[in-house]
Amino acid sequence: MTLDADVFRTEHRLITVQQHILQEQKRFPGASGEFSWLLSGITLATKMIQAKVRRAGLSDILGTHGETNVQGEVQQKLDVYANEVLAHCLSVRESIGVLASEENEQPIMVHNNSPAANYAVVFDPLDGSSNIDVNVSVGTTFSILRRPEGASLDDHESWLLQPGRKQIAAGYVVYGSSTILVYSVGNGVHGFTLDPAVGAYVLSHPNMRMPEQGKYYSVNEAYRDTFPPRYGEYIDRLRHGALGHRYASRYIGSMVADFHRTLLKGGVFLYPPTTDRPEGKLRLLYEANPVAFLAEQAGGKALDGTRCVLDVQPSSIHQRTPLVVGSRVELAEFERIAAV
Ligand code: AHM
Ligand code: MG
Repeated sequence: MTLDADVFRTEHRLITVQQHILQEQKRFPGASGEFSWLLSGITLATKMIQAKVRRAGLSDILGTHGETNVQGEVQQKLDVYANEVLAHCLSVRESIGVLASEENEQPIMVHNNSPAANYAVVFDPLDGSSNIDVNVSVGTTFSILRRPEGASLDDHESWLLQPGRKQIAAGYVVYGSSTILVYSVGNGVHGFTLDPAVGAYVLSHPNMRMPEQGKYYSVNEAYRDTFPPRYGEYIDRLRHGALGHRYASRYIGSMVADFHRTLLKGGVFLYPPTTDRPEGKLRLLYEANPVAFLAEQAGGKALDGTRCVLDVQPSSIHQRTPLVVGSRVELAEFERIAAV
């Protein structure tokens, strides 16, 4: 039997995330495979997490951490599982020196005194986890920073407290109707859908661009009377057609899923300051920064209410920030009327 080379090339050409990363790492002189090995820790961990998410209603994974199931085993909440899997998969990558997670108060030092430890990875292992018990999309967000020139192995503050502009890669995975990984190393945004039949992330959305303008705004309107008034005025302008059409609203309550829709369809996602949370709810390092990086790479924009999110100098690893992220047209309008 002979192989029809043309058919093979056109119909069976799959680009896996691993192949893509190998190509992309050529942009990092001297990275020599360490970067693809690092990212493979994230792809492996997120495949393990998605496998648990898919079985969430079947296994003993629902419920509060620390409870005991009918077999007398201690139940493990899914966000704790996701955190442990990521920490495990990443801690065996010798190029990683420090990890910081939404689930851990303190950074985790994993450098083992190796001079090869050059990267910090920060992540939210399971964003939107309150949605898991009701079968709504959740996700993982991650951001990768390089060890600053001259920083010692134990100086985790200088590794982690860098503005988002210094991210060398960022991305997320949405565990939704399919599992999709979206990432950027500063050379455009690329999406890979997990093919469950072969267990590989396959390039499905090359060079993603956020539409210039969308149809939806996305915000928790229940808190509207506690937002600073300019946010309410902005939402009214979208609703009443100031940008050429009346906007509809969409709000999932998982930032990663709300952002994914905004990336694909355009529009704006907001988590403003509220009376109860004057700094906003979302975390700068591992929630706002990754989506801000992807938004800018895709032609959109992200503000903390006044400044570009990526220019904010963090002062602590769990710092919160307001977030307004989306298409150019909606963000220009926000800057015109609300960013004071
Ligand atoms: P979490 O990291 O504890 O899941 O909280 C972050 C989530 C975001 O995914 C989402 O945008 C927001 O909280 C929803 O908050 P609210 O219920 O206040 O609208
Ligand atoms: Mg979160």
